[in-house]
Amino acid sequence: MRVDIVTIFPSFFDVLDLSLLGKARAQGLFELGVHDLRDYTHDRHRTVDDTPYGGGAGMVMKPEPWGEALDVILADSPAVEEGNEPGAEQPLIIFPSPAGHVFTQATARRYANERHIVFGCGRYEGIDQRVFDYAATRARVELVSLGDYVLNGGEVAVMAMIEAFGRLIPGVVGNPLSLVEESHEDGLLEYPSYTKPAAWRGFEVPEVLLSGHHGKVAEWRKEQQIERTRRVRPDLLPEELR
Ligand code: 6GU
Repeated sequence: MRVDIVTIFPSFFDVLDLSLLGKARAQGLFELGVHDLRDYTHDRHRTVDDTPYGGGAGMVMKPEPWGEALDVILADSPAVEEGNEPGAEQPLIIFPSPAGHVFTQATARRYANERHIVFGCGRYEGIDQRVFDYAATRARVELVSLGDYVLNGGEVAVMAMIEAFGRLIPGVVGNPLSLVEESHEDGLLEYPSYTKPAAWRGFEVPEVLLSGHHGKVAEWRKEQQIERTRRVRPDLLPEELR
């Protein structure tokens, strides 16, 4: 998979050299391009924003640098046929936005199967609407939110999304079984985990985990998942378990 990111803070993404995704990049499973939006300006101050038409607080990101950056990034992707909508052969452009659809594990699974994803990180009060309209003529476009709170810009949201789908790209996580027993993969929160020693500071590992009885362990873990989900996230529970 290839991922391109357009941002005014390219160094935010330096950490993608590290850890799991750094290794995936070294192995060629994951290609990353980070693009400084200011490299696509032509004035001395490298201006990316301006005051909003119609008035109001804050600044709006200008369309021209976005248009040039997207044209460079999309140069090698297939053209959209006259009269057609962009399809699966075109890249997916994602604009992180608190006004978008909420990102979930299902979204992460979908993104992990894309060939080329472009993230456009907005700052200030937003991006000129025509950037989205133009992008939609070249690629599939989605506005995606992490949840119901406001971040200063899309960068941290993009890091979170890349972490979530990056580990689902085939070959990135060494043992695929470790992906299955995780919160949200089966729709429930994960069960509590324990390792040695069996007793620590007066707290003991539940007896059943020491029993060696795999059936009983599996049953206990499922109960723990349901109990924890009922307590913390009842909204996730199917009707019959509530
Ligand atoms: Cl994706 N972007 C911004 N700026 N704020 C957010 C968000 C995204 N998700 C939640 N808050």
